[in-house]
Formats: sequence, C-alpha cells, structure tokens
Amino acid sequence: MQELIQKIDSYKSEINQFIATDEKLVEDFRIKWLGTKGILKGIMGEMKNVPNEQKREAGQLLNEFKLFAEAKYNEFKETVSSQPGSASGEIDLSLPGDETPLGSRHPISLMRNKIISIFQRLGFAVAEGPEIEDDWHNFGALNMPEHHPARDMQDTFYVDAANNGAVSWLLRTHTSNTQVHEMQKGKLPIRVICPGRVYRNETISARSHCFFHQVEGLYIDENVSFADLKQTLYFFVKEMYGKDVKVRFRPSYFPFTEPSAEMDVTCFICGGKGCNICKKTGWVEILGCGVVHPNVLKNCGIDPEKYTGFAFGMGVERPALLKYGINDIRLFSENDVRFLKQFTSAT
Ligand code: 2U9
Repeated sequence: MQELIQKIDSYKSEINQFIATDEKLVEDFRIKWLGTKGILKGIMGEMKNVPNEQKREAGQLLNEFKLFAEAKYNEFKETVSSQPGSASGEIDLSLPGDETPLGSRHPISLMRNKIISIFQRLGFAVAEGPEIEDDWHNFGALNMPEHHPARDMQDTFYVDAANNGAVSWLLRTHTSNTQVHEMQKGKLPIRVICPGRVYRNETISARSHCFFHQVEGLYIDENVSFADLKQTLYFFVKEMYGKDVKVRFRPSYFPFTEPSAEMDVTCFICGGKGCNICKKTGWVEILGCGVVHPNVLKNCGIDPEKYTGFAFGMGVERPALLKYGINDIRLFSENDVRFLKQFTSAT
C-alpha cells in the first residue's frame, strides 16, 4: 500500500511538471497516462495484488489519481486549442487583421529635413559631427581664443570627467565643430550643411532650453563672395517661406565671419503688417551668416589667399514653433505621445 502511495505521488509530480505546448504533446500525454496501454490502466491492474482489507483505500487512491490525470488532460487540451494557429482553435479568417499603427515624425525632424532638402537641391552635402567636442574644434578654430566670453562656464557645459589638463571637453555649443572637421580633411571645395543638436547652459523655460537644434552651412571655394551667400539664402527663403516673402540683411558680429549679418524675412504670420510674433515690426529674424573669417580658414589649414567662403547658421526650434503654432519649447523633448502623434508621418 505504501508503495502504491509513493508511486502515485511520483506520477503526480511528473504530470505537474509536464508542459503541453502543442496538440501532438497533448495526444502523447493521453496515450501515456490514459490510453488502453497507459500507466493508469497498468496500476489499475495491480489492484489484484492489494490485500482485501486495503482494497477500498487503494481503490479510492486510484480513482482520485484517475480524476487528476483526466482533469490535467482536459486542461492541456483547452490551453493548446485556444492558441492561435492550432488546428482546432477557432480562427475566423474573415476578421480584419491587427492594425499596425503608423508612427509620426518629430516636428523638429520635419523642420530640419525641410531645411536640409532645400540646400541639398543646391548641391550641399549633409555632414554630421560629434556632440562631445574638444574646446579647439568648438571655440579655438573658430577665432574664439582662450578668454573669449562665449567660453564662459555660465554658457557652456564642460565635461569635467574627461578634462585632462591640456584638452577641455565640452558639449558643443553650435554645430560649427562639424565644419571645422570637414575643413581639416583638406578636400576642397566644400559645400556642406550640418544639422545637429547643440547645448547651452540656459535656464529651461517655455522660450529657451539647455539643448536645441541647428542647421549650419559652409561653402568654400575660389572666388566665393557675399553675393553668392545672398543668392543662396534668397533661394532658401523662397522655397521655405514662399515667393512673396521679402528679405533684409542687418550688419552683425560673429568671431568666425567677417563681414557678418543677420537675415530677417517679412513676418510670415501677419504678412508684414505687425503682430505679436514680429513684435509689431513686420520682420522676423531667421538666421545669422557671413564671409568666413581668414583666421578660421588658416586655423583649419586652408589658404585664405586662394580660398574664400561663406557660412550661415539657424535654429530649428523657432521656425517649428511658429509653423505648428506651438507655444512651449519644452514640448519638443517631453516625448508625450499625445503631442507627437499630431504630426505627419511624411519626411
Ligand atoms: C565655420 C565658419 C563659420 C556659422 C554661423 C551663425 C552665423 C549664426 C546662430 C543662428 C541662430 C546660431 O542657432 S543660433 O543661435 N548662428 O548666427 N552661424 S555664421 O559660421 C561658421 C561656422 C563654421 C568653420
């Protein structure tokens, strides 16, 4: 009797460990345990060896085991047949398939891609550079010597852990480091557009953030002039804001260009009549530009007697805010799907 109890216990634990993953395994289970030559039939046959006074107890044990094995069999059968793809599972092939939702492009990507594609049509290639940069590529090469105010700790994120005496590492404050790398390659002429994320140590608010995006451009060849810069930017404005938009240049100062200018377009919100966006002036500033300073060419190994060039830079967030009527720059980096899914899935 003791032997029978132990046997049934070990059969039960074997059944408990069994996992039925398909119909074949369930059928194997049935044959092994419940079939005409199965284990249950086998131990039932052993009843004849049980002494009469223990027959009642042994019969109860076996009956209980039989119910246990049958219940398990029914459970496995049900699990497997409800799995999709099972022969006996109910699949209604006429039902519509699961929808694969289409994602949407981030508004910053949409704006960046629009800017890039206009310059690509003019023959500019896209170049990308590192976001963690040494101070020479970010400042030194660009005619911003050691004590230049733009290098201030207040404005720049220095990467302390990586600074080892001679070289200071930082998060780039503009994408101009990419143009410096392109110039150092020594292959001329250069006609590149450099999109990317940049970092400045600013208090985060609805209007400003500690990281944002820029697209900068650089064109270097023999005989490149400010007139070439103006024509390139006129084409850009026409494609970007429409043919009726007017353009004006205001003199400005950047250490890496001389002469330098800022470019305004007539306000594309009010058409130049004056509104809150253009602060009633009728004009909106969209970019800065200029002729590349000879010191920058020299620093990057290019002969300024032979080559000249122009450069420009613009932020991506502001035009995106205006185009999509967004009033808080922080929305661009919060990853709220309710915000993101409102934009188109096209490039
Ligand atoms: C090299 C030489 C010159 C890139 C330029 C600007 C003017 C400019 C600002 C626009 C808005 C940055 O995002 S913003 O705050 N940029 O005004 N950027 S010229 O000049 C270069 C770059 C690289 C080698």
